[in-house]
Amino acid sequence: MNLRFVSRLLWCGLLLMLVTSLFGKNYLEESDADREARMAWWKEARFGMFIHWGVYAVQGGTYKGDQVDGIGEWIMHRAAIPVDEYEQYAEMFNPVFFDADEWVKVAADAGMKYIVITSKHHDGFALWDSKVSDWDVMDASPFKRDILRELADACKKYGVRLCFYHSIMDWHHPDAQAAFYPTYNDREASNPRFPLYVENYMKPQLKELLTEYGDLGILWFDGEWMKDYATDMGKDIYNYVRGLQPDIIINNRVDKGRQGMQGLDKEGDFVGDYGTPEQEIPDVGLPGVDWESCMTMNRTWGWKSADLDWKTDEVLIRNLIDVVSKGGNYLLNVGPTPEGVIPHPSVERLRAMGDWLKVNAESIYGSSASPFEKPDWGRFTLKPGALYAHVFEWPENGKLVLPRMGNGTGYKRIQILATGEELEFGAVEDEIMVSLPKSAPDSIATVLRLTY
Ligand code: JFZ
Repeated sequence: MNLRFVSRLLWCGLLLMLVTSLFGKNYLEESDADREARMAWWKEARFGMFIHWGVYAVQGGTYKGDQVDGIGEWIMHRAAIPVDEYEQYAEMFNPVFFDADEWVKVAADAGMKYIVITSKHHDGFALWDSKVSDWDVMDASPFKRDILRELADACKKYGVRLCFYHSIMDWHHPDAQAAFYPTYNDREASNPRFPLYVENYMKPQLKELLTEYGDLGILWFDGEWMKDYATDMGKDIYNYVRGLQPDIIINNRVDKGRQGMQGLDKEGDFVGDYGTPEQEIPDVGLPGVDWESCMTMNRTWGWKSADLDWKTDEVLIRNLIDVVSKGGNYLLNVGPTPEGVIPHPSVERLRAMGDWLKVNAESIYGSSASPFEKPDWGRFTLKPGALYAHVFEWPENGKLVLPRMGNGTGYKRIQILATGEELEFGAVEDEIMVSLPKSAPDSIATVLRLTY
C-alpha cells in the first residue's frame, strides 16, 4: 500500500468522524444542568397563547348549512368532507384583516410570553410557503402571505417567543392518510407508505420551520396516536429537531408515551420535554415533572361561529394561578376568524388577564409550587424569598390562617402585592394569622406577599 493511499484513508476516516459527531449527536443524553438551562425561559414564562388557525376557520363549524358537532378544526373528519372538496375551502381562505402585529400585541398585553401557532393541523394545510407542498397558504389560497413570517417578525418586535404546533397526522397527504374518507382518524388503520411521508415530507417541512423563522421556543407536536407513527420515529424526530435547533423545547406528543387527556407520560422509555394535559389541570403538582395545560376559552380550538360558551375572567385568571401553584404552564387558546381577527370575547378576556397580571406579575412569572397543600380559600405560589397567597374566597371575619415557614412565624413581612399595604400578623399555635382589610381588594384573586 502506498503512503498516499493510507493518508487519504486516514483523512476520510477523520472526516467521517467529524460528520457523525456533528450530525449524529444524541440529544436524549443531556445533563440535568443542560436540561435545566434549556427549560429556564419556559419555566419563567408560565403563560402562553395557543393559536388554532387554518382552512377550518372558513367553515367555522358549519357544513352545508348544518352545525357540525365537536371541535372546529376537526370538521373535515367530523363532517366527512372529501379531500378535493375540502381543498375548495382553501380558495376561500382570505383573511384580509390578519395583522400579525396586532395578534402578538394582544398576547403580550395579556402577559403571555410565547405563542404556539398551528403551522399545520390535521388537515395538513401549511400556514407558510412550504417548498415541498402546494397545500399551503401561498399556493392553495388567494391570501398568498406567509403567515408564519409575519408572526415571526411581530414576535421579535414584542419580545414574545415564537413556537409552532405541528400535526404528525395528516389527512391530506396520500402517504400519511391511514383511513380515507369518510373517516380520517381510524386508530387501527395503516398506510405502508407512512415512513416515506415522514422522510420526504414531514422532515423537509420541519426543516423549513426550523431554519427559516429564526430561533423557535417550542415545537408542539400532535396527532402522534396514529398507528403508523412508532416510538422509534418519535425519538428520531426528537433528535432531528434538536439537531437543527439544539436549544428548542419539544412536547411529549413527539413520542407515544402520552396518556389520554391527562397528558403526562406513562412509565417507559419516551422522549419529550414536558407533559401536555389537555382541557384539564392536574389535581396536584408533580415534583420533577414539567407540564403545560392547554385549554380553550370556549369549547373549540379552531373558530366556530356558534360556540358562545365563554369562560369568565374569574375562571381564566384562577386557572392560571391554579396551574402555576402546581408548577405548570398555562397555554390558553384563541381561534381566529376566517377574516383574520381574534374573536372579541377572547380579546376582552385576555385584556382582563393582562390587567390582573400587570399588578400581580411577581407571583406568577418564575414562580412554582409551594410545599403546602392547596387551601380551600385559594392557592399558593412560591419563589426564593417569598410565598404568595392568592385569596379567591375572602374570609368574612377578616382573618386568614396561613402555614408557618420555618422558625417563629417564619415571615419578615406580609403585604398586599398590588398596593404594598403592610398587614399585621402573629403566631397562633402551629400557624399564623393575618388581619385583612374588610373587603377583598380584588374579588377574583388578591395576592399577599409573605416575605421570608
Ligand atoms: C388535539 C387535537 O386533535 C386538537 O385538534 C387540538 O389541536 C388539541 C390541542 O390537540 O386534541 C386531542 C388530542 C388527543 C386526543 C383528543 C384530542 N385523544 O387522545 O383523545
